[in-house]
Amino acid sequence: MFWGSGCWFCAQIAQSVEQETENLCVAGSIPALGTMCFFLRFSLSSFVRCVAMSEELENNLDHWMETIAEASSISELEKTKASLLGRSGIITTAFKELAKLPIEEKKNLGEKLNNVKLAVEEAIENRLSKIKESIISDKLKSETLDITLPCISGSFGGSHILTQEMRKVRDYYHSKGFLVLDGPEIEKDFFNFDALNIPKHHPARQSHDTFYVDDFDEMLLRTHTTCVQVRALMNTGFPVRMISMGKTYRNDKLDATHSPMFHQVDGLVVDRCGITMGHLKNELKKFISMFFEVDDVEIRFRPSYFPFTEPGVEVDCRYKKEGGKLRITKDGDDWLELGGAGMVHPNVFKNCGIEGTAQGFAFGLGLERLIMLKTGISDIRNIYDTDVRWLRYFSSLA
Ligand code: FA5
Repeated sequence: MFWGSGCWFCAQIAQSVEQETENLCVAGSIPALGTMCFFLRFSLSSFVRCVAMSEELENNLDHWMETIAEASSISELEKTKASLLGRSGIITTAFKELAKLPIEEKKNLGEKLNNVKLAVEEAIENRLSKIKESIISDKLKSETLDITLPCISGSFGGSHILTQEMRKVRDYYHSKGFLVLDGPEIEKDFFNFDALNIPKHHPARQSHDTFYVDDFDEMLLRTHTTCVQVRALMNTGFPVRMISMGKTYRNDKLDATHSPMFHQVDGLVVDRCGITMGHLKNELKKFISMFFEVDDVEIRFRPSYFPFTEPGVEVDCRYKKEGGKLRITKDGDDWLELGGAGMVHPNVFKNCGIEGTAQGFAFGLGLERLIMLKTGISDIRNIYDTDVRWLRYFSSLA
């Protein structure tokens, strides 16, 4: 492809020298002369061919350089490289011819050929790095990120309302220096009942409608988070200030206000002495104020019975109905039940192995019921249903 008409002359010389040496060989009858002529013929023809090639290479160098410089892609450049430096490329062929020459000619022509080869190789290298650079800069241009464009809004999901409220309660008590403790949902009846002053045949045990674990009489799904209080009393030193939160289970029929699985938050404050019902009331008032995000909270205690408290109370909160929604306010004309509370029964301290005096209060509230009051949800089942519109509405990212 690169052999132009410029090589015609050299080729002619090569051919005539070949013819000459052939005639000489045929004419000579002495074998020694024939041999000599063969070598002479070979050397001359090779030499002439090589000179021709070398000149051709030098003459065509500019043309190749142009072709290399014009290669617009890596594959185009590879093709040009193969035609010059490949196995049967022009420059490689010239080197093969050079190898056939005697040492002296090899030296002279070899240098020329080498220079051509080096120049071609360098040009190819330079072009290759230029092509690569332009590929990268084209890519950078086409992949430019416009940070001023409006973002693609997608649905990334959000926290469930129960998770949001539980986080809020946990953070609130953390900030007050309370321990936030967790316990197992599959619990021993000792922690769920016995230690809490509810022995085997106590009637209160029936009211909890418990799910027992098959083949393990003493194991059950905890019916309240109060069992974590027992573990705390047995394991932490005095004073104890803790809450526990999580899932609880009762064999209750699912309806608008009951679920067989629901969440509770339990609180316990115990010291050697000096803890009163006044502290309990104050604590619950502050908690309700934080949870419902209102300042004017009024609560009342109604006497109640819990085997693990003495005295025990139901906690009510004053509210008002406005536009079909409940609003916690001191001006309310009705009372709303929030959960149970009381002073810790002395038997509980005894069952937990606490010696000496101890005094404290405890409370336990149903989280779903609190959320229903806060949001105006009238059916507890909505909280567990997977209605995406509902979930989105109450999600933190809605
Ligand atoms: C108890 O569970 C006591 N452990 C609370 C307590 C702790 C009292 C410490 C005193 C001292 P009770 O059974 O009343 O209490 O349940 C507490 C709250 O859980 C109820 O007020 C109610 O809000 C909620 N609750 C009870 N059963 C269900 C249910 N099936 N579905 C939804 N919420 C429920």
